[in-house]
Amino acid sequence: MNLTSQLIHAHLVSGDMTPGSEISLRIDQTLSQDATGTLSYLQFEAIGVPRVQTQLSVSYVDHNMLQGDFRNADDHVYLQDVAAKYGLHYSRPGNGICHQVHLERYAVPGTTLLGTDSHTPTCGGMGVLAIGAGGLDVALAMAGSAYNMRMPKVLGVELHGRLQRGVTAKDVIFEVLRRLTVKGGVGRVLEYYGPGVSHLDVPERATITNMGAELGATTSIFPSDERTAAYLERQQRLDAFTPLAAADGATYDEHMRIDLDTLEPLIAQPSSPDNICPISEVLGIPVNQVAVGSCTNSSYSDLMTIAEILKGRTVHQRVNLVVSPGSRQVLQMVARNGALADLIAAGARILESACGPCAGMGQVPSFDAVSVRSFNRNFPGRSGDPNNRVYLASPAACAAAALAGEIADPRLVAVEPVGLPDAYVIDDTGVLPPAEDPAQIEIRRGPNIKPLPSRGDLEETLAGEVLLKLDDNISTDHILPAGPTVLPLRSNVPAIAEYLFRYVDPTFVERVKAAGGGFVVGGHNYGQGSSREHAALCPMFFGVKAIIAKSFARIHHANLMNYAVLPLTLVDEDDYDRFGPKDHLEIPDVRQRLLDGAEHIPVHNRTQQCVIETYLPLTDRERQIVLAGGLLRFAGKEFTT
Ligand code: MIC
Ligand code: SF4
Repeated sequence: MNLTSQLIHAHLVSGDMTPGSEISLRIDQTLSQDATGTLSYLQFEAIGVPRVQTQLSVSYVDHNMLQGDFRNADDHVYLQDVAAKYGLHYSRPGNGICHQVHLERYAVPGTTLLGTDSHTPTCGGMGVLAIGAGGLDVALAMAGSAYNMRMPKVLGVELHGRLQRGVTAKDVIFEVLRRLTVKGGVGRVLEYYGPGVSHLDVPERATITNMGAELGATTSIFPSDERTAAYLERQQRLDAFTPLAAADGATYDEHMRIDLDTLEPLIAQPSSPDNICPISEVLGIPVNQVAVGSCTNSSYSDLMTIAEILKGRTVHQRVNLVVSPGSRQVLQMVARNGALADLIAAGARILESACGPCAGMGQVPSFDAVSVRSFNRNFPGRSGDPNNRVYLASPAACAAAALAGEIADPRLVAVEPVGLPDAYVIDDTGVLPPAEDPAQIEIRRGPNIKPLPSRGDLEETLAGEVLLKLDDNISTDHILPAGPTVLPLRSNVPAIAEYLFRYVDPTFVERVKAAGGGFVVGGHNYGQGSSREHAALCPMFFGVKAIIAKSFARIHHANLMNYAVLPLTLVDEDDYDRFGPKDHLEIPDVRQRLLDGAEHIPVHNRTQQCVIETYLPLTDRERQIVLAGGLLRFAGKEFTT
C-alpha cells in the first residue's frame, strides 16, 4: 500500500477503500482557529458531549486579531472558556498560526488530524493524514464521531534531484499547481515520494502540503523519515517519531514526476494561485508592497532566508515590507539570534505572529497596487481591495522584490539554503491546558455571539428564481469575504449574512431577502478555497435551496450538505446555458425522490420551459442528513438516542 492507503486503512471505521466510496475515519486530533472555531464550538455545545473524545484537540486564535471593538476579543474569551471546560488546549492570541504551531508542537506522524481550516493539510509535511473540514464536521469528530468522506484517489508525486539555489519548496507546489490547476486535486490525495524527498526538510514539505489546498485536494502527505526525526528532535519531541513510507512497490491511482533540479523560480500572477509563470517572464513589474508570512511560508527557515538576504541592505523606497512570523517560537528565535534586528534595520514592518494580511486583516495595499506575498491565495479582493494585484511567490523572491522595488529574480540575491536550527526554542506557555476542574468554568459569551440558525426539514418541493449566475472557480472569498469588517461577525450569522456575495453582486442580499430564497447557478469548482461554513450557512439563512453547478470543491460541497442546501451537479454541463437570470425554477417532489433513493434530480425551468437533469449522489447517511434539514439536526437525533 502507499502511505495514504496505510493511514486510511489504520483509521478506517467503516466503508470500502474504492475511490469514490464513502469511508468513515477515526480522528485522533482536531484543530480549530478563531474565525471558524466559534461556530464549531457552538455546535459542539449543542451536541452536548461533556468532554472532547479525541487524543488531542487544540483551539487556536490567529485570524481575528485586529480588535477594533469588543467583538473579536469576546470570541477569544468564549474560545478560552470552552477549551478549559471541554478538555481542549487553547493557543492564545500571539502564539502563532494554527498550522505552524501544530506542526511545531503537536503533529504526530501516522495520526489523523481534522481541522476547521482548509490548510490543515500542512501537517501532512510530517506524515500526518491531515484534512480540512467545516466546523460542524470537526465538532462531531470532537464528540467522538468518525469523519465521513469519499475515498480519494492517490496521486503519487515522485520527486527526483534537488532544488537549485534560489529555487524553493514554494516553486515545487507552484509547479504542481501549474500542471493541475485549482481544481486538479479534487477527490485526490497527493502523496510525495522518491529520492528527491530526502532533500527537503519538514518546513519545506509543509509549504508543499499546505498549498495542496489550492489544488482542491483532500490532503497531501510526505513520508516520515530521518528528516522528520531531525525536526522532531530539535523540537524536543523525538518520542513522537515513527518512520512511515509507502511499501516497496506500492502503486498509485495516478502518477506525476518532478525533477527538482530542472525547476526555476515561479510566481502566481493575479488573481488565482494557478496562474503560474516563470518569474523571468514578469521581471521588472513595479512592486508597492511585499508581505512575508502566512501558514505557507512563515517558518524559522523562511524568516532566516529573508533576513539573510536583507541583512545590511535597505528595502526599496517604493515598497512597504511587512513580515509576520508564523509562531511565537519563530519570533523568539529571530529575536534572540539578531535576525529580527536585521529585518528591522532593512526597513521591514514587523507584525504579530498571526494570519494578518493573508486573511485581509490589515495591510491592505494602496489602490491599484502590486503586492508580492509569500502567501497561498490571491483571489480577487482577498487583500482587502478588489483593485489590488496580488502575486504569490517564495520568501526569497519576496526579498528580491523588496530590495529591487520590482519583481526580480531571487537567484541573484539567494543565500545558502537555511536548514533547521540546532535546536528550536521550546516555550509552550502560549498554550493553556484544559481546566483541572471543568465544573468550575462558566462560559462567557459576548453579546455578538448569537445562537445558530437552522432550517426545518427539507421541503416537498423547492421553488424560486435564479438569483445569481456565476463563472468557474468561485471561491468562498467571493461568496463571503473575510477582512476586518466581516471577520468580527463570524459568531453572528444574521449579521455576517448581510455580506453574502457582497463583492460579486452588491444587490444580492436585498434581492434574496425580497424573494425569500431561490437558487444560485455556478460553473466548475464552485466554493473553492477556505473551509468557512458561513459560505453555506448564510445562503441557508436566506432560504437559498440549492446551488446548481458544473462541479463543486470538496469542503464546500460537504458544508452545503451539512446545512441542507442541495449541491446539485449538472449532468450535462452545457445545460449551464439553459439558466438565465431570474428564471423561475422548481424541483418538485424532491423529498420523495430522495426517500426513494433517486440520484438524479430534475430541475424544471418554468421560464425556459425545459427540464434540466442534475445529479446528487448520496449515501444513506447523507440522504438522512439532507432530509432532516442538516447535519446538526440529524446528529442531534443520533446523540440523544
Ligand atoms: C483562509 O485562508 O481562507 C482562511 C481564512 O484561513 C479559511 C478559514 C476561514 O475562512 O476562517 C480557510 O482556509 O479555511
Ligand atoms: Fe491564516 Fe492565511 Fe493560512 Fe488561512 S491561509 S490559515 S488566513 S495564514
